[in-house]
Amino acid sequence: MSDQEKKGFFRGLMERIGVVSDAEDKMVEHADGGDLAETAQLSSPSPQGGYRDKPGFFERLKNGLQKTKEGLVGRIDALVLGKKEIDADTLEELEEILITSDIGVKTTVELIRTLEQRLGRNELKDGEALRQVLKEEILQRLNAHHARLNIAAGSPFVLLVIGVNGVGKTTTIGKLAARFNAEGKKVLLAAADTFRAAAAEQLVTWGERSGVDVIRHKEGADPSAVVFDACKAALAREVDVLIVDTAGRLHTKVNLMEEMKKIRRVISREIPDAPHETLLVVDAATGQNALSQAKLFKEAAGVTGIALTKLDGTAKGGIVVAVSHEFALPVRYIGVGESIDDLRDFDPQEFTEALFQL
Ligand SMILES: Nc1nc2c(ncn2[C@@H]2O[C@H](COP(=O)(O)OP(=O)(O)O)[C@@H](O)[C@H]2O)c(=O)[nH]1
Ligand SMILES: [Mg+2]
Repeated sequence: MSDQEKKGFFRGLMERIGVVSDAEDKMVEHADGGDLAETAQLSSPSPQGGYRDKPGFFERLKNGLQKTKEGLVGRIDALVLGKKEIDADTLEELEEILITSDIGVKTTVELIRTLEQRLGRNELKDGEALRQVLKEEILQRLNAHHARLNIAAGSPFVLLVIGVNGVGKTTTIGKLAARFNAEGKKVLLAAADTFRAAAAEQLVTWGERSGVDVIRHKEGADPSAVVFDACKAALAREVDVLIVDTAGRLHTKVNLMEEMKKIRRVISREIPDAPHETLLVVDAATGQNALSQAKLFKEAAGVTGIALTKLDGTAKGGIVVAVSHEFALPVRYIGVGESIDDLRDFDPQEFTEALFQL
């Protein structure tokens, strides 16, 4: 066994018995995530618009998905690997694993039905075959609604970011701003979360890190007025991307959804065809709650894409499949940590590989 293999073997063992902690993982992330500005320079953008060519990309994704890998695929492996024959009982146990991993009832039922049919056609000879087929079926469902965000589709491209409090909107915007900026795009941010002064300040801090301007008003201001000014500024300064941060709560008694509609109206009056994307941010760790939010916001706020954050801290990563499949919405980004490199373009193939790699 080489030193590297030994390291991997012992780490795996220690993780299993709970000796290696999250805190240690976080330290590793900071050590190579580094300072934002530095990261932006070091990472050369790829044609797909991500930092995919950075060494260790896949490893970091795998680390970020570790809990879901253990909670979902780990349990599937314990059930199927080494099994010489698959029967109805196996599928029943599999069904329970899928449901309790937040893949969603609808998607789980569909997956199990497909597996039963394939079992009937003698296509599931053993545990390994079942594992492979399940992986393919999940990938197929993720691919069905997948589409990358194309920010060249508008000029300026207006990205409206919505979602309930604390899900990671501002953080996601900060990461996106730094990324677009590093790709040579001119970016402007609008601090339309006027609920707390700290919200705008948080956005300004992200803006300063990546050299991106922020349009803000004072605490308690009308969010639509901020958006109006930001649209005017985006046009006058000829920016490529305007990203609008919004509140998950409001000062006034106005319904949040009504406020979102008003913001949309202001944007589309100033910039025809905008917003080009209404990105709903949901926290993966909230599991089924994330699904309720997707339902509510999709119906009321015209969501066109999803960013799923905090996958690193949860075993509920199966929610990615449920959100995209049940709402027919593309998952644009996933957050697998707090450093800038931990916001990923969602790639179904890579995601399933990271989860299912033995
Ligand atoms: N571990 C982890 N934390 C995240 C991620 N995205 C956001 N956060 C954290 O979630 C918290 C709330 O984020 P914030 O952007 O302020 O949420 P907002 O209220 O929706 O704007 C902050 O502490 C972020 O650092 C992620 O992908 N992984
Ligand atoms: Mg915020």
